[in-house]
Amino acid sequence: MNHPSFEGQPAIEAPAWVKNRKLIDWVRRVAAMTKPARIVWCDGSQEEYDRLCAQMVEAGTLKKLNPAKRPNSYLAWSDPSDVARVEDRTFICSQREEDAGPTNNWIAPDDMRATLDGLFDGAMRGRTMYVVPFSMGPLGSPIAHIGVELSDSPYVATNMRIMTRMGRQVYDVLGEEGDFVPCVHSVGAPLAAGEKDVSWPCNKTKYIVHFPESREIWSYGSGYGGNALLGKKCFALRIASTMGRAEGWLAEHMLILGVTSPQGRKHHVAAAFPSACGKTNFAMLIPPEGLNGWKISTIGDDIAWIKPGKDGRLYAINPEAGYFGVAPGTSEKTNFNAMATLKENVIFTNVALTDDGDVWWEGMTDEPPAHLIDWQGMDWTPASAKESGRKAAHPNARFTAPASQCPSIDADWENPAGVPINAFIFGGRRSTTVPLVTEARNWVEGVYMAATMGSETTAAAAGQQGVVRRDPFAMLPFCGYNMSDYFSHWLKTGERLEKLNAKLPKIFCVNWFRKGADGKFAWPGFGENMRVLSWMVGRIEGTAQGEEHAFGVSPHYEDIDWSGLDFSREQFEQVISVDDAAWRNELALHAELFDTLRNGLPPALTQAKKALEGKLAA
Ligand code: SAT
Ligand code: MN
Repeated sequence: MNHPSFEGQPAIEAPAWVKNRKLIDWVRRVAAMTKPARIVWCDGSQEEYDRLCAQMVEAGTLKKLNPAKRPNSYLAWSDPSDVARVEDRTFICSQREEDAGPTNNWIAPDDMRATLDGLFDGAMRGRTMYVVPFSMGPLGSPIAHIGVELSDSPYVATNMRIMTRMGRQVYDVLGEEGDFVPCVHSVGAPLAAGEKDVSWPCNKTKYIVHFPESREIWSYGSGYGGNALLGKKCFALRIASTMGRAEGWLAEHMLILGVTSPQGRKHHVAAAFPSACGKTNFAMLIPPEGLNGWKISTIGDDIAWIKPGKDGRLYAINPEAGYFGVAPGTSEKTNFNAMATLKENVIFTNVALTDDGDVWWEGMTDEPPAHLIDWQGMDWTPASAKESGRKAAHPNARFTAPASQCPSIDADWENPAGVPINAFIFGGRRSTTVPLVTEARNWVEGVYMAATMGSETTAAAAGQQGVVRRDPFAMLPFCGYNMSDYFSHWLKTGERLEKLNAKLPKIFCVNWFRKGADGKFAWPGFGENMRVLSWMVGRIEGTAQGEEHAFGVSPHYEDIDWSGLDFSREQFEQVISVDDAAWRNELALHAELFDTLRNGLPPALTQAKKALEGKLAA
């Protein structure tokens, strides 16, 4: 252990097991800049995890939950100003502004570096800098990539141990010459000598910065989620998407699931939804009674790295090792498998604390407990909540849990070769207009559907909630380069597979969130989404029927298996109907998006739009 020193340089001697020169030099440079009091080279052991958690309990950052209720689990309450991703503070600093494109914030790399030099100078004073080595994807897999995060947050170090393969084994894979993506993170709250720390240090000023050419990430001022756990959105999506473009693969904001039919045939599906639209629920779906011959298994719940195989099929891995899922709304009814995953070894953030030392959030049980401490540390009762409207848990409250604890985990979830994808699903949160499910007639039409997807905003990002914004491929906040180039990359991937005479994955567009005239959700969702999946499998296998309309193919009422569910033809009409007037408005919004993205927009998409307009008018 190095000795704390608030002035001079901490000893930066790397442990004998760290042999990578580039890494050691970089740690030295960042330490010289940020001036931490001490450096801890994380080994990823249970002992280290327990020690960091104990330190955070001591510091007031974590509460240890009642071990009889929730073994080896903790609760963190963040600063109320630091509860979500900050998209307006997220930057793609490519050399050329066009490479970031009109949907990303861009600042010239040299200017950004000057800003970061100022911010990071002494940013870790009085704190410990953790060296966190991690692998995205199974260790040593040809699809995996290594990153190292330097962070002054022990919350980050412990969460990264759950979310990634973190620790000493990573150094073994790195060896002396191996390459890694350097990620620097500071909460931006240096401590003066003798200054008492707060329980959730952060800074009003926030910067989440990506340099795609040098494949670097710098994050300042936030300790929360995707702002701070840099393996996730920053590396596995923004940086990895640029790597994928250069190397011919895809880094996508997608869950991956296995679906096995009653006949025992297994297919794999990757599905993109914006943050907080039920991806974790869908990935762990339990088929409803009536359809219980079907089986769903979970490969990933948020991110997919997808590479074309020699056989012309697309193979996907989940680069993560844990779930950073939305807690509110999660219950034994809505997601039994998630609740089972959360039984132990979990870090909860911004949920409420019960009087017996466990956690609670809105939707966990039908009846709330009589008394809670809410996520801001205040007394909470059902009566006080009714009066003030205060939520016990923040709407973007999260759990961090090991994927290996999920009862529905797929036997192949760590297969280094990945699983072959048979279908892509794209879905937004739309109370109107978009039907329950539509199949694209071909790859280009599918890419068009995904590119023009819209969704009502959620609490996962700071800002106004519930407004429709275009969220192409659910990647708007996560694409590390120009969105038009990203569309081209998808179109080219399809062409490449076609040249190999491969059967391309089918593409579907879904909407679980349509509302009726009464303002209530018209589709029951959750496990009932299995009915839609089973129709998709029928389409993949060539057995299910559908009806062609302007935008693609949707099922008739008769084409869906309704066993065990009372859902009338009229109710189905509410969720599947296509209203021409609404769609003319929708196409006007597509036109706005295409205008924003006009530089480099692939002509195939403009043609697809024309074709749609033609069909709609007819
Ligand atoms: O906070 S995260 O970005 O990791 C979660 C999400 O927005 O999906
Ligand atoms: Mn996500």
